Amino acid sequence: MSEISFVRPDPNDFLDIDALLSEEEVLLRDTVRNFVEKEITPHVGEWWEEGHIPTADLAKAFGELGMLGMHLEGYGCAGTSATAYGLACMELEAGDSGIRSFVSVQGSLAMFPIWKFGSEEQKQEWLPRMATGEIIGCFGLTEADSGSDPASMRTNARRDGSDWVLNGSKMWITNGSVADVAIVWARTDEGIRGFIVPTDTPGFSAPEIKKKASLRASVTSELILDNVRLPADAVLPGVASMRGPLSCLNEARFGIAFGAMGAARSCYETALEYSKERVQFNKPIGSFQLTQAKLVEMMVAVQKGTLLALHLGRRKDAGTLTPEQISFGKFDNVRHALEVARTARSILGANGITLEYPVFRHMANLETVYTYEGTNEIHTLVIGQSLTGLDAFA
Ligand code: TGC
Ligand code: FAD
Repeated sequence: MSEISFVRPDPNDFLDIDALLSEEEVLLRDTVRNFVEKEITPHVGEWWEEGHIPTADLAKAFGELGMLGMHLEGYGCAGTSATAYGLACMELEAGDSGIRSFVSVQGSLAMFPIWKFGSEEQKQEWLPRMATGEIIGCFGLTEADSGSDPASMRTNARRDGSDWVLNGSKMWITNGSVADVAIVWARTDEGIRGFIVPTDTPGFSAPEIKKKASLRASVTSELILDNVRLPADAVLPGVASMRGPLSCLNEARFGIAFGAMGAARSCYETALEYSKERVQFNKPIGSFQLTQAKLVEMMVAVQKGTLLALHLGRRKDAGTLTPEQISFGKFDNVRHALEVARTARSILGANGITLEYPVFRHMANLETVYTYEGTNEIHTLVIGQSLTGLDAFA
């Protein structure tokens, strides 16, 4: 008969989830964790406060680490497992959601469509330099009047001889103003198509969106396309429907299911330490039952969410993961991460509202994560449709 172990669980890995990772996965995870601790965590509070990040330097550093398009094969990409990509997202988002966004957008939203739907020439031209971080990409799907319903987009591309001419605008585009290349989705006579748009093309501009109270360590922009003329080979040949952009979203949402648990873990660990040090009524606040109940709820949410993400990672690596299961992960992990962040903030009391601790920053960031890549409501409806076979979107 098997025995029960009486080794006290690690408060930061209560279920010993590390034991479910291979040696290679632990090594990669620890490499990213060390990078975040040395290069991101000491600075990100200031970047967030200033609303500015050193994008070019970060791109190069992530390129050197092999983290850009890391789960893609060939063309200078690292070709890791999906699980390894997810673990990297988790560590990056333990630093800041905006930093994870930077890597998600580059790999899952800008490189992936070229890798999946591009011609061999397009892949050779763009992917190796995007993998090193020499070239930064962005992904333009959302418009001011087409958010949850991107199929209603008005940005259009028409043929003019062998060229394409693009008109319209995109809104809320991560990395827009710092990108060298934009993947722009546009309506054409042949359906929704993706275009590779070098950002120095005449007629393209990308004003930055200011005054954000969330995801401040990330550049967010509008893209304006005013008669942007592109050669025939700028179009991605492999897709001409909403399946194109939605396939990219699957990749990025998968990373967010992991990433959100990184942010939640950072909040939980900060609150746990704080509760052991902060004394009120002559006792550490961690000795009060109400605080312990909060800590337990937070720890359980982080551990369950991490197990869920890992399960999705294993399914993706096995080729059995479905978009609805990705929605499950994005929906449940982000809402719980937000709850954990809010609870951590309450444990820190007044200190919880300062940027001296990472908690408020994570909490504010997670409001964006709750909304982008499919809002909480949209993922609810995707799962609801899967359960009932009935579409409740419109
Ligand atoms: P629907 O009519 O059902 O399908 C249209 C076509 O798309 C295919 N499809 C998918 N393909 C791949 N993956 C999926 N998850 C797919 N879902 C649908 C479908 O088979 C069909 O293909 P075809 O070839 O037959 O034409 O789609 P719909 O237009 O009704 O959309 C459904 C809905 C509401 C779920 C979708 O529009 C949606 O997901 N809306 C949310 C929009 C969204 O998530 N935007 C994100 C923008 S990017 C962003 O936020 C980046 S944040 C930066 C960061 O990540 O850090
Ligand atoms: P809306 O779609 O207007 O939704 C408003 C509210 O209505 C939400 O609560 C929503 O859930 C609800 N709602 C809408 N439809 C329904 C329905 N059928 N049933 C029930 N409720 C519904 N987009 C990109 O393309 N590329 C990027 O790089 C990018 N980066 C972003 C970065 C940031 C910081 C932010 C904030 C957004 C970014 N986005 C990006 C845009 C993001 O994907 C959209 O904000 C998101 O898809 C929601 O669209 P919306 O903001 O227009 O909200």
